[in-house]
Amino acid sequence: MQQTLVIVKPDGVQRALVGKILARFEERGLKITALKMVQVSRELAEKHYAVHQGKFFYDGLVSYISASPVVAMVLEGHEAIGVVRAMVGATRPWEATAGTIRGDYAMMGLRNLIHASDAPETATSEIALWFPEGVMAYTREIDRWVNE
Ligand code: FUP
Repeated sequence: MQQTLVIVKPDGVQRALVGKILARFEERGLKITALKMVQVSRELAEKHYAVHQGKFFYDGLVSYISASPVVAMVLEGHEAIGVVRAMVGATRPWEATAGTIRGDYAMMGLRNLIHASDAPETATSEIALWFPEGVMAYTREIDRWVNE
């Protein structure tokens, strides 16, 4: 099982897309092991986007994610990192395939609604950064068949 960090960014919260986005992940079968609304501090934003430090779009990214609340979650499932990335779609919304979250709900600019971890190492560090309090371990009835 893999865990991945997902953030519904300010544009997703402001456009009232949190429920629709969450529903897609739940309906796919991903398990929510942590979920919270966060007013992102500049410090958290800078740590989250540290990999982009120095790039021309870094300041804009940090300002935007900390401008208004986001919804952060940890999703768990078989190959969850790749499954979630595929559901999220391409970084540039106008290039995102229809049927992906970005491809269905975004079109212009780089307000692309959602962040999802891109690899196991980033998932581990991002989960630790956003959920230092830890995540829940629980069993769902629908997961039992996996181990049968
Ligand atoms: P993604 O993993 O698809 O969210 O994309 P990246 O990690 O490559 O980029 C993170 C964020 O940087 C994107 F959400 C948008 C922003 N970005 C820009 O603003 N300009 C760029 O040229 C590239 C990325």
